[in-house]
Amino acid sequence: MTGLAEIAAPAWPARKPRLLLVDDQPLHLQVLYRTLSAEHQLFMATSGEQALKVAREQRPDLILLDVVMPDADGFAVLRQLRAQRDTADIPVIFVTAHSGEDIETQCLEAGAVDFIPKPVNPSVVRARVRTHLTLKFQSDLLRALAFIDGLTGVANRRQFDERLSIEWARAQRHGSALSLILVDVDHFKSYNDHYGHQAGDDALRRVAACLREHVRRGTDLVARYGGEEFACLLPDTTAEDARALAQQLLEAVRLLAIPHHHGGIGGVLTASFGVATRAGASRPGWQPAALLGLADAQLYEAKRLGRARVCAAVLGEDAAAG
Ligand code: GH3
Ligand code: MG
Repeated sequence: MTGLAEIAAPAWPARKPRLLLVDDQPLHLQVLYRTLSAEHQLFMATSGEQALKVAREQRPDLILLDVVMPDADGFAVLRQLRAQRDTADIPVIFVTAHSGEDIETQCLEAGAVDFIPKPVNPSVVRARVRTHLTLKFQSDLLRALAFIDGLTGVANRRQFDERLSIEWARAQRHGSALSLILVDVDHFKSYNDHYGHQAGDDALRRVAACLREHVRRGTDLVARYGGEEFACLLPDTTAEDARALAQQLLEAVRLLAIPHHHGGIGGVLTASFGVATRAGASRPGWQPAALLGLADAQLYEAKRLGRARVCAAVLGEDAAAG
């Protein structure tokens, strides 16, 4: 029979799960430490305030929280964890010497995922921790999948839209540059028509992997924008650098040497690139849509000029095709 652990196995990360243990009594912490240290990376806190600080800094996967503590009780700590975006989704198991249905109900109603009575039984603690980590990793995986394109494994449109508005706001705040490259595969309809949809899918996967390989900065994002169209979002990237990168991508896609003898340019699959940059200071009324619109217009221009090329422009300046 397949158990939950087997079904969820792919969701478990390669690293050790990270647990935060919170108890004002060092002796209780020691017991939990001995119980859990072999299979987990442990962080410890002896007060509510310290627990909130460590939770924010270390982002544990799960918190074991003592209910009764002198400074802030477990309920208050849980409320504050939930109130902050960074810690709102971390599951919390309450651990307490007060037993009985009332306290148990109170803990669960407060938003804890489980309740473990003290003195703790090590195998019960390990089993419950494992169950709740499994659920946590499964929900992390589902959330991540909701932002990934199923065919190519790069970010999907939803993630792109979110990141574009975040990066736009950041560029606005700091007066920094933000560039966007839209990439559209050339003559892809005829590629599909001649080589088949399956080969078309493979080609899209290879193009996506190629873009990801060359768009490397931690803050950059490669996304599938639509059918055979991709977007590369490049924070803190000047017009000059974005154009140079687009030029590299153009060559890299060509060098994949995916044969396209039915309308392809030079017998291989190519792509066209539209680059738009928001340089420095913002202007009133500017919206992320303006950057997208400009990149799209540049892409259209690249297609019109014969495809397999880069056209670039800076928001608010005259278009400069290349
Ligand atoms: P252009 O050079 O002007 O971009 O021409 P094109 O043929 O690439 O553009 P068009 O918009 O006419 O055709 C896009 C093609 O991309 C048609 C569509 O079937 C194909 N396509 C879109 N999404 C996918 C996909 O997920 N897999 C495959 N295999 N093909 C796709
Ligand atoms: Mg196309």
